[in-house]
Amino acid sequence: MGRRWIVLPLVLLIGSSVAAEEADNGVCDAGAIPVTRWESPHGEVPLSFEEWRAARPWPRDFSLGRVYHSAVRAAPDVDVIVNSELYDDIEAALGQYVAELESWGYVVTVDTASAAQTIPACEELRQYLADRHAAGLEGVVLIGDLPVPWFQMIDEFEGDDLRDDYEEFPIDLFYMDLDGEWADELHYDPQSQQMVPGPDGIFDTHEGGMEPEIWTGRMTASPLGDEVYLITNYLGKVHAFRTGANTLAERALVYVDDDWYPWAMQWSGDVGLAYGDRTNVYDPEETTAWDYRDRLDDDYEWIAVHAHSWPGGHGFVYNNGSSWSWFYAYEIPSIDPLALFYNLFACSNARYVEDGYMGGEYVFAPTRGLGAIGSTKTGSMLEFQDFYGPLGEGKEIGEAFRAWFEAQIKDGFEMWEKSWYYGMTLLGDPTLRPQAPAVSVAMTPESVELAPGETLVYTATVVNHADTSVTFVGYGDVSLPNGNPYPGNPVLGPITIVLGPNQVKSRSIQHVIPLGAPAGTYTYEGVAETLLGEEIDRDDFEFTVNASAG
Ligand SMILES: [Ca+2]
Ligand SMILES: [Ca+2]
Ligand SMILES: [Ca+2]
Ligand SMILES: [Ca+2]
Repeated sequence: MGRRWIVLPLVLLIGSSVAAEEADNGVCDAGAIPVTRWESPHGEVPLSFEEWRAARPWPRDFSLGRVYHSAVRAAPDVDVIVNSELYDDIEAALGQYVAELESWGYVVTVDTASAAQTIPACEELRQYLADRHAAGLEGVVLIGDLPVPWFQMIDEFEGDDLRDDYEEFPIDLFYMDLDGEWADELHYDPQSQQMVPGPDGIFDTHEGGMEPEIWTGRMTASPLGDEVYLITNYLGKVHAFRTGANTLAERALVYVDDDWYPWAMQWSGDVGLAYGDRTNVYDPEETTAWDYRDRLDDDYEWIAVHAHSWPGGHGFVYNNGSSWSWFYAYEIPSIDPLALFYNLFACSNARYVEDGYMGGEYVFAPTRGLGAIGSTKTGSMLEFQDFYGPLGEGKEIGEAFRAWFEAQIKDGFEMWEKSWYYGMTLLGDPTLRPQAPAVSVAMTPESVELAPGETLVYTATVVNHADTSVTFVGYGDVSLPNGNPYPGNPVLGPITIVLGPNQVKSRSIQHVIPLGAPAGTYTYEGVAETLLGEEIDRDDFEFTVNASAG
């Protein structure tokens, strides 16, 4: 049928994003800039929803089962959902992963689920997450094959009402936005090239509160080879990262091919919110596949690569843009890049339904890879400051990604933004913190509904993320329902704490609620400071004091 693989009409689009910084109305001055169209080196086209579903014997029925829940604590934080057939084969590595999350202060639930690929299965899993979110769920880790929600749309990149192309693609925002309205009411009619009434198993409608409430990250390895080996090996790399054995130089490579040359320094500045030390490569004749390949053993914690792409690789132009050079996904396992995290400004590079998809090859590389931001469709991240800002503050990569998505949607979600962003996904463990503070603080209350005279109990956890021992000061402050500080602050400490290299310390702390405490919602803050009084990290939780017992 000769459908072309459409990669990044980006040049045009960036015009729209720059204009959007002022007005966010999708207006752009695109007239002078040609739309880039490209065909992959061997004529590949994207896998369609029907081809994908027919390619493997997915189970018919969806089932979901609780395997594990952290003892004692209240507010659940993280749900780990594992393909039920994969679970037994990765149990040992998964057990270590969960134990480490708990030691870092997360409350963890583990569920198994089948990979039924139907709208009802996706809706059931999402409803489960929504129910859990109402009880405090902050994020979900998806391991192995699970119901994949797909979305379909006719792109509208330019904001000038000119039609772009039809695309269907996996959409992880479906599991992040838990109170918006998603529906399958339409399908694509190739004759008229329009969306027409009638469902087809692919979501096409998204309305209401579209912002994401939780973060997600996925470990999807079945399209890459031996899934059990790849996920077990990946969880081993996560363990090594958390214990200081898988670390690289604290610096970033920002690699920008010709079409985005004018934005290279601006985008490098955005990466600078998280990485002060950067190498910028953007000379059009220098940016080629062989140059990029050569840099993959240069020791960067973070790589931001901006290139035309398809799931099987990146294309870099040279000779004044007249020649293409290719870097293929299948090269990655043998190169085994010396890099941990990637931001793939690279069309469809994270399209995790395609065999050998490149984002997966980066993340599941033998020794190092840990995470990648990318897209399952044409488009990628823009407005990078909304991502690198939270990342640089030490947030989890999943939370930085969620915060970025929220920022793009909450001021209006224009068609050009949907076209750019709907495919965005996070590959790998969303709980990793590339820019973790030297010491992190986490507090987990047992119960947050209390009466005067009852006892507030919480677990405080402090983690030293450094390879050397650290001495710092910790204390706790409470704010009253009217927002004023409690006159008896600090209610805990200040105490001087010493932690050895990568040491984790947890302690249960109790406070009796005074009989005269006014009813309402209080905030409890835990703070870690240097001996000079500079803040290192803080965490907080809210608790409610009822008017009377019971
Ligand atoms: Ca929402
Ligand atoms: Ca549909
Ligand atoms: Ca180039
Ligand atoms: Ca917006």
